[in-house]
Amino acid sequence: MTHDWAAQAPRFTAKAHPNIALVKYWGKRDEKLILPVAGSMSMTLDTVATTTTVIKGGSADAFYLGGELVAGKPAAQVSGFLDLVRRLAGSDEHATVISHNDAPTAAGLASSASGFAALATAAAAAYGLELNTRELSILARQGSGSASRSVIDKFAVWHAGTDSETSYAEELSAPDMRMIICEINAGPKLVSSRLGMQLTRDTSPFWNSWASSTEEILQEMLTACAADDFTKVGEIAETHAYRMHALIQSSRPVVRYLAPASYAAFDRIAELRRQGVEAYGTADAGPNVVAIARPEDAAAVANALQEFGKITIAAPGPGAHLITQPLPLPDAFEG
Ligand code: 2P0
Repeated sequence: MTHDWAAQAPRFTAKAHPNIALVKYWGKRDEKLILPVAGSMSMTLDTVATTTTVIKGGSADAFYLGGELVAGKPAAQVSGFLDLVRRLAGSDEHATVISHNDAPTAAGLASSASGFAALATAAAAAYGLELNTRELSILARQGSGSASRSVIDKFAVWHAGTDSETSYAEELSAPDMRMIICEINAGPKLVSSRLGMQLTRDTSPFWNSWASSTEEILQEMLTACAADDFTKVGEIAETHAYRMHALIQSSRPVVRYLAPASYAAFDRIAELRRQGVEAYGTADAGPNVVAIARPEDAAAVANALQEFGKITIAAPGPGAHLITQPLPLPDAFEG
């Protein structure tokens, strides 16, 4: 079957990468607008991307991921995000969204960050919105909090802000570094970040001090970045990662993302430090461990961690951006 409208309509395509936080985002003060309880700071990766093409038209919104038509909650989230874009553009036109992730969606490599950063960028272009980087970050944030940071090149600070207009990410300069990502396979994630955050907020006795201490540590991180102090940046990042996992483990019922092998990898990183290779560890809402090191130490750190899982070395990468080559219509395209 041919679908003339889709074959002839302009296609807008964007590419975005995941990011890994050095000061973590964990918890919202506004669920609908996705306003965080505290600011955060991250590095956008130059590895694994999400590519997304948006085509306006058709009789309903449709979302294809990896060539397959997606139904249920993920499709509703994409459609809900398109509603935001339509409201800004004053449009009621539907759209087809075609997306491809280089990394498997369940690999715990922040696919919602790259996903919504790419979707925001492509959809804004498709609906004719002329957004600056700040406005694009605000838009992406409303799809997934961490997506606000994947809009930004290299290193980003996401300001908690006082309302939607002031809660956005922007670039900051930070010491050059590599992230050595160690994929520790411990089965599927049992609790999504979104639900984990809600549970922590509702049940942890440490919640209020988490929010206030994160703002404080973010200020320390910004000072360390401004001073180009890699040691301080690494030390703060590792401390904050442990704090986030301690907080999460104080939920009721308990949630624990780190696996025994994750702790072993953290121990290996500490051992490297004792041996004179300056590396620090962090981990998101899953068992994978990410080491931070100076560029010249990345190969040694990768070598030391390879026994724990598949290794990828990432450098600071570009924020979400438009590209000229659209994804093709999938075979499953229904029009
Ligand atoms: C972060 N994470 O700062 C933290 C560390 C996971 C652990 O941002 O509900 O997928 O879509 O705003 O952005 C994961 O949270 O959550 C996350 P939503 P998101 O990278």
